[in-house]
Amino acid sequence: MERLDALARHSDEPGKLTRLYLSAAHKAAAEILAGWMREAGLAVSIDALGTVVGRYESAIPGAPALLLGSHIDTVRDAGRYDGALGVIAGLVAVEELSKHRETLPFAIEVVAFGDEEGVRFPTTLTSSRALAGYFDPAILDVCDADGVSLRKALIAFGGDPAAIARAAKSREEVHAYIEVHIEQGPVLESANLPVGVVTAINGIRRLAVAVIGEAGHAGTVPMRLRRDALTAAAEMVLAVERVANSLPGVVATVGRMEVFPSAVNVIPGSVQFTIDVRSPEDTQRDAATEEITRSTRKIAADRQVELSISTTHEAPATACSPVMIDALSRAIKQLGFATRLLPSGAGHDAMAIAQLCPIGMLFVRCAGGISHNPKEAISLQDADICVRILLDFLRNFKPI
Ligand code: HGY
Ligand code: MN
Ligand code: MN
Repeated sequence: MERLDALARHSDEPGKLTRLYLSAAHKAAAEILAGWMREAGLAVSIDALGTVVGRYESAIPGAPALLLGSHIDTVRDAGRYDGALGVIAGLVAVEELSKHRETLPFAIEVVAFGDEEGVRFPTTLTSSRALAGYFDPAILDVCDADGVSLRKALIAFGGDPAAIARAAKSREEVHAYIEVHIEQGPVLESANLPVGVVTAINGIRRLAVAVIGEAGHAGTVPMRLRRDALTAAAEMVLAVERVANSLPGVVATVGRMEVFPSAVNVIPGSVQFTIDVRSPEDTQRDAATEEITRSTRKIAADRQVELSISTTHEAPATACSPVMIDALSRAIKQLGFATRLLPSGAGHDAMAIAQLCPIGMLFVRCAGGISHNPKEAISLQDADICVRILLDFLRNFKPI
């Protein structure tokens, strides 16, 4: 818990926790983590995209590894457990093995990805996709809000765009990936359970929308002659909510909006906003996206504003491996707890790693199900339980 507090002190925004991909705070957190890993006896490397990898060697040198980890980037004004818990839980479990010179018939690599939230750049899962071997070089040219390209930020961080291919693991090098993560929802708390096992991760689509109207004088342009980009966007935002409410299992969110020129006495000329659509069923997510696109186009036509919509992120619904689900369930039972299977509404690096090897996720109860909020909290007891379960899982893991 102290380590999670120590990591939380590294933020890009004073007074709150915001740790963006390739930022100074990300660099500091990666270096602290690398130090803890070295002290625990792991061989540490930082890959071309800034992922910290700590390897605990097997009894058989060079053996394939079980990957344990999560992400150390955060949303804006974040909680301190989303992501970091999975990295620290993995580190503490391996530290326990290392302390007792206990080796397993496979290696363990604790990984800390740097771009799961996708807050700084209009892309996400870049580091985990690179490790899984399907990094799209085109994203090196996407820029953050200050116009800094991912390539430039990566070089400034000390990463190496030319070495990205070397960050990829082959299927033979890994057995599976296990991610411990706070639930970020209320299910475990309402079931009075410390942990749960994830069955599948909801599919996600993220859209960038631009509405172009006409800036004008707030005092002189009659209402009927306006092409107000913000009132059009506002109607579109409500359409997003209406569509999500009409389709079972679908959630949709407009989390970010920018108004231009954003002056008290100027009719907004243009607006940019994001849409995040999710569902356990990809067909439902597609239906929602189609209906949202149709509705927003109609609103744009009625209001005579221009509209552009582009997809900035896409990840299909991702099933966890039944073998991992069973193995995690067995470890939970071993510690005397009932096993609760549940889907994940939140996205995770595990979605990217699922393209490389079998994945499993262990959810940890979080207070009130609150996350993406500084009130995010877990108990010391539940943190202890999740590491004990992880250790039991590791000691009984049979490479598949
Ligand atoms: O958006 C998500 O679901 C994750 O927290 N990045
Ligand atoms: Mn997360
Ligand atoms: Mn998150």
